[in-house]
Amino acid sequence: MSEEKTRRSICRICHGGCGALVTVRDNTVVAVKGDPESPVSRGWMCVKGLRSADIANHPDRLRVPLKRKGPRGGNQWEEIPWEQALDEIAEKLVSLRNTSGPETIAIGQGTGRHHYLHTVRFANALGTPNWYEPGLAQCFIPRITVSNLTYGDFVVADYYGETRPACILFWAHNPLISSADGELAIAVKRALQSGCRTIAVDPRRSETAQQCEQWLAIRPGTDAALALAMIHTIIERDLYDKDFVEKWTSGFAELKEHVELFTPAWAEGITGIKAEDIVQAARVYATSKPAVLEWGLGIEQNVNSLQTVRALAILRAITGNIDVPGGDILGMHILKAYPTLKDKLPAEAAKKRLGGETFKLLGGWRAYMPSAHIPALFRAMREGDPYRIHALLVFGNNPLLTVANAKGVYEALQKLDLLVVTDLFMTPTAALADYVLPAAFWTEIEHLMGFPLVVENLVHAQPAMARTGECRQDERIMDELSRRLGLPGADTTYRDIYDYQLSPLGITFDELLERGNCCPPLRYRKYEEGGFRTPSHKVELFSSVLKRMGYDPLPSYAEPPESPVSSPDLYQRYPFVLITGSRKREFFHSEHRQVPSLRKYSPDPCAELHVSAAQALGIAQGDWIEISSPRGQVRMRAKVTENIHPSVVSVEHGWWFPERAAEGFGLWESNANVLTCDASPYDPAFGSYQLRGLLCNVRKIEGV
Ligand SMILES: Nc1nc2c(c(=O)[nH]1)N[C@H]1C(S)=C(S)[C@@H](COP(=O)(O)OP(=O)(O)OC[C@H]3O[C@@H](n4cnc5c(=O)[nH]c(N)nc54)[C@H](O)[C@@H]3O)O[C@H]1N2
Ligand SMILES: Nc1nc2c(c(=O)[nH]1)N[C@H]1C(S)=C(S)[C@@H](COP(=O)(O)OP(=O)(O)OC[C@H]3O[C@@H](n4cnc5c(=O)[nH]c(N)nc54)[C@H](O)[C@@H]3O)O[C@H]1N2
Ligand code: SF4
Ligand SMILES: [Mo]
Repeated sequence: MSEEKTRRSICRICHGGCGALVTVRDNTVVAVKGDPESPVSRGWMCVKGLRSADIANHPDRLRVPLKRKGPRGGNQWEEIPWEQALDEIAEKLVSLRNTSGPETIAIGQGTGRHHYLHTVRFANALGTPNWYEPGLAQCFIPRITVSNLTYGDFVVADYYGETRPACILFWAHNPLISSADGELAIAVKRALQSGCRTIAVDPRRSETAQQCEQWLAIRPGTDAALALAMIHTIIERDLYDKDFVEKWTSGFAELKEHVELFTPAWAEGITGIKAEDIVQAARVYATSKPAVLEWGLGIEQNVNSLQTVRALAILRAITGNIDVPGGDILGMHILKAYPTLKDKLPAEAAKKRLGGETFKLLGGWRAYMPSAHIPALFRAMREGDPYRIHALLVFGNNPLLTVANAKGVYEALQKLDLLVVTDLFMTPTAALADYVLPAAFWTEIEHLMGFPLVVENLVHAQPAMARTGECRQDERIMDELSRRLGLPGADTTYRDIYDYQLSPLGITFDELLERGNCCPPLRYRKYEEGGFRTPSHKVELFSSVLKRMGYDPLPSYAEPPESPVSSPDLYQRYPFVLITGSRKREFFHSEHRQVPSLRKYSPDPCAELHVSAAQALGIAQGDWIEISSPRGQVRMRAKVTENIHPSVVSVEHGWWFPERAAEGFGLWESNANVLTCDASPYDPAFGSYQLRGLLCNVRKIEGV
């Protein structure tokens, strides 16, 4: 038996960031513990990270490439060598590229994975504009893009410097569970323990909201109205940061005039939050300095995502909280940008991007990372309109569970000529593939991670320590396909790219592997040298770019298209407001249902509803209930609680049953995206659709 080795690494089960000490024997992970020397997590890991060995060594891990035998979805497979799998896939791609054009090959990837930018590079090199990630329009891209338009850069909460925030406004965000995008739960917990003012805007009294002094139980989808009323209050009561506004913002006079009518009383009628509570929240946020505005996903999963996110971005600026110690800080970008080979995608190919012309901030030339509009892409697969998508290569995404209108996705996947899925496990999506390729887990890959995502204030190295079967790192699979296809950049490996990215720091990837991480001191008020990176070099309260693009330069409220107000007839039959996907500590989206040490915390899918609603419907704690929408129905166990808005039902997302492979994994039973809709209207700039704030009904299922 060989010796045990322990090395420093970085967990990537979620978007990542926690320092880990990984112990390996005979290429197998034997233990994963928090790294006390991590500058951000200081020894802490969540329950998923701590169970990494159970995931890495799971008996159901895919270990060798599989080729479909028999009909699609028939679950009959032949094990084949890598060379054969890659040769056959490459041959089919060449043939499709030559006969129907590279744009008919789509590429899908999962959220924030290590290979994220490499996939974009691979798509550009292949000449297809049609790649997607299930977040993007629904998640994070509106926040990144709006920050760039407003401040010229993305911002993150400063939990890692010496000054602590004096106030945290959690808006549609539950970081104590989600540790999303660099707001690691432990960092938030420490900030809360240091005694700051706290406000949560959330229809649920989430784990984070439970720690807050003020909980604003908002009607889902009405966040822009609340934010506008807070801006109104802050300006009207002279609570804004006059010095910062005068020196560093443009468009204040236009903003002031624009928000005049957006009074707290007006917002009360829309959001259901009392005017006096709105004034109180505005006052606390504007006067406790420095303050952090922690925005989350709930502000993006609606069809007014651009303007909702803009209103929140403006709140930060008029209160002078940008790039100050303990506030919301701009990025340091210590790495060179990942070479995504943007210039290799011909202009005429970019024009064919599905949804690109319509949703300019998602897929147009001004987009942060231009991608295809997911509903348009799956529609093209189904209907061949405006052209047929023939192939889909998936690197770690489970669209049958994570994209709206799951039935439409299923129909689309059935129509493909070629579906290749690279994953850790057999999933409902992989089960429909022609080829399934085994992916390496985070303990098995070499990776360079800038943290937090997008702003890159520090950098971590991840060593490949363990091995499982013939699993390969996604980047390597793409590189091997690139070589077979003779694509541009094929002779540059991902390791060469890491060295290139590290060059400003004067270290190589191998040297960083020795050190573990590189963490320069934080710098603040960086805009004082040369201004903000916007056209006016100031924070653009009035956005000149949006105006030029034909979008509203100042934010407004729009009622969700499916809501008690917009669709009163539907509301008669579906008298609850539906939200989906509030994060669970033990699962990442559709993952981990097959890991007993995580599934034990949540053996069954659950839907939360208010005690008063449950009583009226004769539903008791733990009863099986049916939740229905105009699109379909699912079953879940009732979680009856006081901690939710009385007219809201909150449904978990990502549910399938790995233990029931023979019955198609029970895919249709409890899949939240059976209830959601991918039809128009969409947000005009991003193409976002509603995953939260839809209508639903609930009934007890008798006899179970
Ligand atoms: N354990 C775990 N962690 C995760 C993930 C996971 O699946 N599991 N997923 C990761 C990903 S990709 C993401 S994007 C992040 C998301 O992480 P967060 O941004 O924290 O988002 P959620 O937990 O989805 O939702 C936060 C809150 O928004 C509330 N909400 C719902 N609708 C609305 C609304 O209309 N308005 C307001 N104000 N609030 C609303 C919900 O009740 C919920 O409490 O988490 C990441 N981290
Ligand atoms: N109804 C509803 N739907 C939602 C949401 C919601 O709130 N409500 N949230 C949305 C959001 S914000 C997001 S970001 C998406 C997330 O959507 P997805 O990214 O599709 O989410 P996952 O379920 O994590 O699927 C990722 C797959 O990748 C596999 N995997 C994990 N690591 C690797 C790896 O390193 N390589 C490879 N090749 N595979 C890997 C996992 O086993 C899993 O099958 O879901 C969206 N869907
Ligand atoms: S919060 Fe994310 S990075 Fe940290 S241990 Fe959990 S899964 Fe891993
Ligand atoms: Mo996401």
